[in-house]
Amino acid sequence: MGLQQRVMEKIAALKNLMKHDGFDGLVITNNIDQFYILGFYFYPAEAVFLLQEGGLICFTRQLYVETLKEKYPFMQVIGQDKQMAAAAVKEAAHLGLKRVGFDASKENYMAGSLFKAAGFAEADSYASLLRQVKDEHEVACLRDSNRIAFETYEYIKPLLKTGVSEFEVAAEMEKFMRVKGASATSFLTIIAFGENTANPHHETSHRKLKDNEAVLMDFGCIYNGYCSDITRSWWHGDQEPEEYTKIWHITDKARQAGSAAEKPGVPAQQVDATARGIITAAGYGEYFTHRLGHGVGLEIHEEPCNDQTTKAVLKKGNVITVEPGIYLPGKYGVRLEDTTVVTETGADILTRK
Ligand SMILES: [Mn+2]
Repeated sequence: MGLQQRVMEKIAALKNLMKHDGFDGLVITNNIDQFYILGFYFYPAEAVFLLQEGGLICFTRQLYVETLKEKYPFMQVIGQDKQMAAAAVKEAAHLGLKRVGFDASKENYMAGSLFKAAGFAEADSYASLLRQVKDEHEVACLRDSNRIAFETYEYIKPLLKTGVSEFEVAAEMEKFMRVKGASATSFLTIIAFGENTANPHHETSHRKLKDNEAVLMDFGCIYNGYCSDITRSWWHGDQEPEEYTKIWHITDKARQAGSAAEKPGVPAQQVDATARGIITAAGYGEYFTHRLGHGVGLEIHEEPCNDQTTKAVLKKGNVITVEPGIYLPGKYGVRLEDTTVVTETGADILTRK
């Protein structure tokens, strides 16, 4: 599918949601939503989209105008270095639009107030809603991104020698991902050694690796706009404590059961409950202190999330992480995370080759 067709499909899907709620116009100011629709990366506050029956109008900085006109000949591009939101309001009036929506949950106070004053109405997060279900192109991007993350793990594991610091390992991994074509990390790389592995969101530090201690790494990259997310844990040295081996295998069983529970129509809550049930039955329930996982896409944390209270029901094309963990304070912890895509019959694991 070509670029124009992909953009047209997204526009058609947005228009359906708008029409259903009685809108004949919609402003989109969030740069990630803009990337979702167009596949073009604006920094925050560099563009305002006005979507209406006649098509998509893009108000953006002058410096982008020529590039955009060439790449998107079907889109109206208006150079506007300042007050893009006000220009969109003016254009909506000029076009005689009757009811224009804006995404109340993402709008900043200034632009939101301006839209309100112009009579625009609060709309649901249509783009967020659509972004939960990935199309083939998006799944392919996520597959590439997660494959790079997996290859990074395979690359770095044999290089971990006693005396190396958490920062050194993170730097080496980030370089590897960049060379593979990643534009950035999808979040701050977590490298944890020893007792640091017992902290689920440890901040990478100058701590050096010693013989016979735990290693945990949680990281990912952004490739073609899409985020990857993977966590691996292992013991560095040949004197692995029995309890570490035990919690590693319980966590691994929970990870496998979690992705095996995924299927269209299954409540995301049930995926969490399945994996959590294994850890609880093994007596470590109180040491699994976070949700099982979250949606991933253009952002590292998206809907649907799989925790104990979510109302989400899995659909084909949802991409979610399964990341059970057991953390023994002061000692060590284990987390194993895969990023998965819900298929017609189950789930496919993306964090592999
Ligand atoms: Mn994650």
